[in-house]
Amino acid sequence: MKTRQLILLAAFSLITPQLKADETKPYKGKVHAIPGLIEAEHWDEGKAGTAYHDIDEPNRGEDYREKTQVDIEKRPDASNGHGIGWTKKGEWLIYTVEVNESGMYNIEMDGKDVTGPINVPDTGSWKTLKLVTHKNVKLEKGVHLMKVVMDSEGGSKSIGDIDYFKFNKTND
Ligand SMILES: [Ca+2]
Ligand SMILES: [Ca+2]
Repeated sequence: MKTRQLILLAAFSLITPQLKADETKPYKGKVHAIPGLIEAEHWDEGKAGTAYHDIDEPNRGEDYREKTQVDIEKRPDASNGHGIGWTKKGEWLIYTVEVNESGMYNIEMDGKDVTGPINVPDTGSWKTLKLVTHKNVKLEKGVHLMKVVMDSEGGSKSIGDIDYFKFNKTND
């Protein structure tokens, strides 16, 4: 079991990486649609260093999918019952996404993490997930690789637990 403790400010960013599309495969062959909800635990299939980077070899959590170094957390309060935990500075995950409509989006993160970069507030407990919204991100229609990067650690020496990423198109 990991130590439960408070998380302080942390951040990560969401960018389109310079990767070839054939280096990773969408999880179970399903491209994530935007607008839509992307489960954090459904990053692309592929090798360490291409589909993800994780600083320690074991999966410290659940065997939810193929053998991986990424630390998958099982938690009943999370969407799909799972999320990503034990996050460390420098780690990243790739998601193949398809933006179905160009425009401005609000990105919601259920967990202690965000996009941006943006600072995340202390939710008070590892057992508490909070919705964090990052507004007005411009996205172009088409297939993209989304890279979630763990930028900096908070006082807990982690980034936070991530449940999902939700993309809502703004109404303007
Ligand atoms: Ca690991
Ligand atoms: Ca989830």
